Amino acid sequence: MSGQTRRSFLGAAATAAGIAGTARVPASTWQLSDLPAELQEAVGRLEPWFTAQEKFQDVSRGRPIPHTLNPEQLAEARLTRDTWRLEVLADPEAPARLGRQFQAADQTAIDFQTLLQLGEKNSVRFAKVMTCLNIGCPLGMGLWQGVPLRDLLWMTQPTADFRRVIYYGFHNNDPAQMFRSSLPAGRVLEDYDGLPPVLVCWKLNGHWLSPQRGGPVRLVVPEHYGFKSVKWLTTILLSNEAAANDTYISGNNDVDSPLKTFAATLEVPAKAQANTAIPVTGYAQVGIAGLAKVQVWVSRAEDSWPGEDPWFQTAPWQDAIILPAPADWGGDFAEGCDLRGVFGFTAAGQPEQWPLRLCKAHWCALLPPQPPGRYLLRCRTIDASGAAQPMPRPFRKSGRCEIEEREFAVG
Ligand SMILES: Nc1nc2c(c(=O)[nH]1)N[C@H]1C(S)=C(S)[C@@H](COP(=O)(O)O)O[C@H]1N2
Ligand SMILES: [Mo]
Repeated sequence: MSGQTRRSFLGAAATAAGIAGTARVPASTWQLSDLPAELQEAVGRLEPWFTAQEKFQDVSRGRPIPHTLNPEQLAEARLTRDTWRLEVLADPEAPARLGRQFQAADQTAIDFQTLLQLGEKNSVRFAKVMTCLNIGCPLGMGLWQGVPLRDLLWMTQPTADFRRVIYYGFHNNDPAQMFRSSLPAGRVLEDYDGLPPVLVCWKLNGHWLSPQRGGPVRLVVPEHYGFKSVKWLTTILLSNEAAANDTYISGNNDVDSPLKTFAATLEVPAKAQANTAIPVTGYAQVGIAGLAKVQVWVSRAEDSWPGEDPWFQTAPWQDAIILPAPADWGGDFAEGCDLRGVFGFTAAGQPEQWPLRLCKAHWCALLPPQPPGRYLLRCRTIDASGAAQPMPRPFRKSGRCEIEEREFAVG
């Protein structure tokens, strides 16, 4: 840790009352011993920053779920690297005008080798948390590698009537099982707002994408919830459709809502010691709005709260410590895979900013000593625009972000 980062980190960590201020340190060389002693053990038990591929949680649909097929069935379904084919076509229902198509019928569909060759010219890697819009907890933090989707789209020489990209994956050849998503053409063609490109992805953490994670090839959309990142990708349509027609619309989901910022706990003692500061840890999902602060607040479990303040905006929240970038990034990276040249990282493999948008950040706090009793710990984020969770988008069907409540005992 450089002198300056050590000072700012310790300065933040040493703030009064046992609850420290926000630390925003771009160096990845901080040490556990830089933290207040009471927090070191709990922080030492934190999950790795990147999730190993086999540790991701899975919410795949399908009967059977495609990744449960045996090796012969996978090959027959064209879900192995040797057999995979990708069609890139004009949408039959609202065709964009294209100079050419890549289709199975005339053997021009794109195969895995061709995809890797495109990747040799222009492969992109970025870190992104995969989160289901309907599940409160992220499924995993990955380092995703692929080729920008637009590189494939331009190969079709589109000239007009192109407003949307629609895509889906293998679905047991049963139209009722199709899982389809879509994006505005403009989002695929351009990376605005500092976002990385939408990827046609074949590697996670430097390993081939497993069948569980949607291999051999899936889409990964940086700023969106998981449903836009279609697995077992087989088909891309260039469409003149003006609006989203995602499968996820049918579940009353707001399919235009990008990743939200929110906080949750990871470790809270089941029974804390009376009159002793209480170490707690957690993570924040850093959504499109960035992350300025994580805050915590302890109240007695029996206390009620005025109904006109459902988001506890007038509660005595106190700042937690946002941990700096880790020295060990976890993720069980493949041999030779590191963070040099990853989107948002320097050539030396250090994050350009911290925390990183569209990723997780970990936090810790020392809760003030309490007399025996039952308590509620709540945590929340303040995003980089100053909005306190669950604002600015508090609705459940645009992505989960309710303020977490953890009950614990002191005594
Ligand atoms: N083909 C296909 N892709 C899919 C799904 C699916 O059921 N079928 N589920 C989506 C949803 S709702 C989510 S949240 C993510 C989860 O990604 P993961 O299983 O890699 O964690 O995959 C998405 N891609
Ligand atoms: Mo999902």
